[in-house]
Amino acid sequence: MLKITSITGVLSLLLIAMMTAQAAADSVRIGDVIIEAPWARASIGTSRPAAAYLSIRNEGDEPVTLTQVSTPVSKMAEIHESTMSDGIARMGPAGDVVIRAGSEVVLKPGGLHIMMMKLKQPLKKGEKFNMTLTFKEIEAVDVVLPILGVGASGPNK
Ligand SMILES: [Cu+2]
Repeated sequence: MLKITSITGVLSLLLIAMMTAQAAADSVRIGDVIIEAPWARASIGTSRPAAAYLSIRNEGDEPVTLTQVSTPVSKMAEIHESTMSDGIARMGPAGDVVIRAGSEVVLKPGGLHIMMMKLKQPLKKGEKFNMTLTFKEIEAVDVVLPILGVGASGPNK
């Protein structure tokens, strides 16, 4: 049994509890599927598309398929894939993304990403917005994405 003998002890425990809640707030678990480290880059105005990233971990025994993404901040959102061919970076719709049993799919700059087109508002650093991920096999998942700086490469960097 843990014994707390000082105010400092109580305060540091509280602080740890708050930090844990903060860290957990960004990941969402639904059954065997965990959405982790969602984030988006700040946008330059609304005329150009913005990108968002996250990881999807499937701890279950069956594959899950991400079929659609939507967010109130843009009229259209799509899962995109970046590819390099002949030294030229291209991107386009990735279609359905299958997360095999026991595996993880990581959306990150230069790879798979969520493209938000026709932004209704600029994405400002420090703010957050919602996104709904629709899957074929499980119910839809709502995630909250913090907006990082224009040059950010991830929430932990
Ligand atoms: Cu894209």
